Amino acid sequence: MPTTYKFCFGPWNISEGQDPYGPTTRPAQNFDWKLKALKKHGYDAMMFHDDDAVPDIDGKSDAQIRKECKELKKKLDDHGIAAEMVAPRLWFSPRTIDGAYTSNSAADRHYAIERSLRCIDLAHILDTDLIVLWLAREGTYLREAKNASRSVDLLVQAFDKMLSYDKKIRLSIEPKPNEPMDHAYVPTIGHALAIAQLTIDSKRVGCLIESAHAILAGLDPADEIDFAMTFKKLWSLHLNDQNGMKFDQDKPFGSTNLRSAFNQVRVLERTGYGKHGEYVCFDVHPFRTTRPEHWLNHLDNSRKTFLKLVKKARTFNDKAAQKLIADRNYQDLDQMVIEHLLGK
Ligand code: XLS
Ligand code: MG
Repeated sequence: MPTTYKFCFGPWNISEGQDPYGPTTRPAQNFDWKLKALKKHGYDAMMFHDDDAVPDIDGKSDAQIRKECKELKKKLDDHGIAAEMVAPRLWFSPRTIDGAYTSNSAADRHYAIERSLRCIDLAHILDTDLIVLWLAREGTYLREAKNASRSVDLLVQAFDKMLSYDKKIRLSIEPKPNEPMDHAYVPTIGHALAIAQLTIDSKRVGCLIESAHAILAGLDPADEIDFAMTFKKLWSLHLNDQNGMKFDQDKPFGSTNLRSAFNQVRVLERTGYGKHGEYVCFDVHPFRTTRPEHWLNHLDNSRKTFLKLVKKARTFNDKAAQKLIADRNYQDLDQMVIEHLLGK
């Protein structure tokens, strides 16, 4: 049976256009506006950072956090929208300047773990068992500042605390090799899955692949997806695109390399991603030049491209391809793919 895909994005994907060299170019919209837009444009779920769900979470009491989160859950229910995941935003606070779980300060590491446990409370209320961990500042600007082996131990200790706090929660690690750090400790899916093996319950530690992050690591996103699916560990997916190894661009899916996008979709189709309820998420941002009236186009265009590529994957002439492969005629296999993508 072909997969019927479900789609989602996060409130941060309707961003205002700021970059390190200039301010916003679009007026901010509030959460209710974003939720309505998500619903109107036909998406199924929303992704949340903990402070997307409960703004200013650090300044609020446990009771207040729970109250606000329940109000959010009701809003989502009223719109028929699911929460795909919750992710602790551990890279904004003054207490995570030197990293979160791998900070050199014991007090700051404690803060990071406590905040992650609160994030699990939110996931409960929002009825998702998926915690996404983008390990933004778990790395260094200079390697002499930390010790890699100790950092792995500290990451495992933090994951173990989360896994034992809640026996049902699953952790999905989102690797990225750099930015904001010079070098991150978990740059690829191989690293994420290796660390999972050291935890008290490796079955509940998987991963999330973001196309751009794989490209930033010099890897092929389709192969990263295939690798994770081989281990049955791909529990979420951030499709987007990226022009080479520079700053994280979060371009629309297929924007830079259509063939790579096709190969990502082909692997998803072949391995059955989505058949156990996993979502296709677009972690894309509008261009800085985008006008407010075109504000959701980067998301809708990504989904449009994805669905067109699903058709391309399903109509690819596998028999003919297999013949060329058997004949080691990769020259014509290459052309066959190009002509298939170009269409009639
Ligand atoms: C940043 C990440 C981030 C995560 C969510 O590069 O892609 O947006 O997906 O924490
Ligand atoms: Mg992402």
